[in-house]
Amino acid sequence: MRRLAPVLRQDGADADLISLIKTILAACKEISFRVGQGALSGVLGSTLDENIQGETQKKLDVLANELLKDMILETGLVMAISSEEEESTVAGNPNGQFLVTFDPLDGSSNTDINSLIGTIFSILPAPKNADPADPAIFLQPGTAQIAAGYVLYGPSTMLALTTGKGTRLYTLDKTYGGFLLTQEEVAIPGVTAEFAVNMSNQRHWEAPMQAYINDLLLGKAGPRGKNYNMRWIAAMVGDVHRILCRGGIFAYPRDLKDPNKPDKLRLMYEANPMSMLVEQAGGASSTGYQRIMEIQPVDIHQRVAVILGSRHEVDSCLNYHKA
Ligand code: FDP
Repeated sequence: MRRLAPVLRQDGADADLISLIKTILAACKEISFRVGQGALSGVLGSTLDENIQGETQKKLDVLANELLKDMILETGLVMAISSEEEESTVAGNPNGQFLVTFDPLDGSSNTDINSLIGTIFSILPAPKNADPADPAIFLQPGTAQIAAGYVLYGPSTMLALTTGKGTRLYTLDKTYGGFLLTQEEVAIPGVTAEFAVNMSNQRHWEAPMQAYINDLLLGKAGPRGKNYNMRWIAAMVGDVHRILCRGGIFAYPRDLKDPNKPDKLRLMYEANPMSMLVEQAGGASSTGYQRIMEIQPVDIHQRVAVILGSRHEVDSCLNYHKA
């Protein structure tokens, strides 16, 4: 089996990018270990004193954030980081050539029930001669991403990664401590009969999404002419992983329940990296009205509606939005 670095080199990644990705993954391996310890991690957390200056009582998501932040900034390769857990960006090396934005632990409500969670990350180019403390340096569309990925902490720890040359899956070999390539080229089937959406919000969705899901629920007797199955892991990282493995459509649509928060998922460190992984695997990703990766961000914590997965199913959903 092939190791990560040679595969990245073959895909044209330079030494600095490989080094940065390896550092992100080193933090993720540590997170994987903590997550694997479950309820014991609080007891065994004393060894963390060295890494995060004695803050052993932190919950896993905060701990994951500090590990990633500290290790990424220590590389000197990064001008700034932005995280779901940080109100603003954190400046790094003014000469760093990369920016990293991440969700340290996606699906954190699953932590308490020993279910799927993950770390999502996106690497952007750092603008030349910019102020590392200015959050505006991150406001680049998803099409500018140099690399995107997630590490899924499940029965095995897996990495989905793209540098723009397809989407590849790796599995953490805990005996030797590295990620090994286990699926060279992910190809999401264009057609599916599986959807993932939080149905409890159905009555609050906009009309096109209501109509689309209603037609899926009508099954064989309805306009789609086939029966659909539903899956909902409640961690985007888990639902997207299933879609990379066997297809499907995932949606977190706009929701009119709270007019101050119509969208749920974050553009910069959830929707954009997942969209790049999905598109690189032959799938599609949209808000319903616009390709997600073409959105010009206005805020580092901006939220967007997300519809992604099997290309033909996403197209069918988008047709409802055109009507
Ligand atoms: P969570 O808030 O638990 O971190 O990131 C947001 C997210 O999880 C996604 O991972 C997940 O798809 C969604 O929210 C779950 O939302 P519901 O609570 O509506 O199920």
